[in-house]
Amino acid sequence: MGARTALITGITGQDGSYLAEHLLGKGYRVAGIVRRLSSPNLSNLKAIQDRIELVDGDLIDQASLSQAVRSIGPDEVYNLGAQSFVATSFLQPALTGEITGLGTLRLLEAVRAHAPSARFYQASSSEIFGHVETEPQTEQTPFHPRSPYGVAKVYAYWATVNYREAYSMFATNGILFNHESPRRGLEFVTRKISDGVARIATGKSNCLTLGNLDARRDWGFAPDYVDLMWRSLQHGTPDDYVGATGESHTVREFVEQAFAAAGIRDWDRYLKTDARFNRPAEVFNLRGSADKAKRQLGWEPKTRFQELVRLMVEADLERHRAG
Ligand code: NAP
Ligand code: F7E
Repeated sequence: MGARTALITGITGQDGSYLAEHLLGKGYRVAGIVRRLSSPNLSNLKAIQDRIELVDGDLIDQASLSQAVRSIGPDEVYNLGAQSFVATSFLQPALTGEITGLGTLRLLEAVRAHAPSARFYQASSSEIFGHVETEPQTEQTPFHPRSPYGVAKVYAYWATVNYREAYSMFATNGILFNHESPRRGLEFVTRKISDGVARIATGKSNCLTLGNLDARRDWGFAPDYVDLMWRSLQHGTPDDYVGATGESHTVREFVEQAFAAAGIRDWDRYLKTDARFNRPAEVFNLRGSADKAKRQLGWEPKTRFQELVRLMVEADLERHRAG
């Protein structure tokens, strides 16, 4: 039997690039769907570009997805492509619904038609819980999304469950809580902080301006979470799994730890808030329980909060010191 083949949407993003590395390490043939951009955005794939196959496609375009699935013939499909920034989803709600919601349905249709026995992973999100009334959140927690992004992910979640039930497809949701890394986009709060602190430490800036400092998140390290994605497709049956650390911290705590990691004590004087970074509806507090993933898949996150903040700040410090 030859190597197993994985097809990844969102391969150029944070998770897609780590997942591609993880699967190459396991001997997979790895292919990714990339959309046409006027300036290609392959920086996360630099180290592995000659070991993966890239095919053209867009989650908005059914024909391209069908063609990509047909030509690659995957054993496993990971749908990580999305308009993934919550704040932008309020400004571009229909686009977010198209890509993040309907895009999932289009990919499921392509798989149903052209690779029906492939295993399908959907990148679901703790944003489906949104306005929570119980803690920690589990696979049983009701959904109450608070953004067009969260609403689109609820649609995608149920589309995945529906294809499992209607067509007996191996379709699984990973309900992952926030996970971060030096590859995180600069607009997300953790990376905005690690980059902002590194700029201050290297004399390139003298302030860090944020929105709601009291929001709480369950932040983990992205490479730990791509292992959960892979494990969830190796299980005997398709199912839905929460991925989380079980610990939550405020944005303010992240800021504090980040300045400490850069050796800056009087950090208060650099920190500003601006209401323009607040959201029309906020998700105030998220903390997950990954007990089911631990029990059934043997998965546990390895990297804790303090270590995550330190490694992100160090990576940005190194980048800013270099130029
Ligand atoms: P990311 O860095 O923003 O990557 C998103 C990827 O989607 C990029 O490769 C992007 O390609 C691609 N994409 C965007 N629009 C597309 C379209 N129309 N057609 C095809 N591809 C498109 O996101 P991430 O943090 O790696 O997250 C991966 C997935 O997990 C996303 O679905 C996200 O919503 C979900 N998720 C993330 C977290 C988290 O904390 N990171 C938690 C839960 C769920 P371009 O390079 O062309 O823009
Ligand atoms: O915000 C607050 C903000 O943009 C986190 C995505 O990967 O995780 C991510 O969504 C919190 C929010 O991520 C700023 O109001 C304060 O409460 O880093 P974020 P997110 O919205 O949690 C989930 C699981 C996903 O699925 C998403 O794809 O931080 N916050 N001040 C700020 N946020 C940003 N971005 N910028 C600020 O200045």
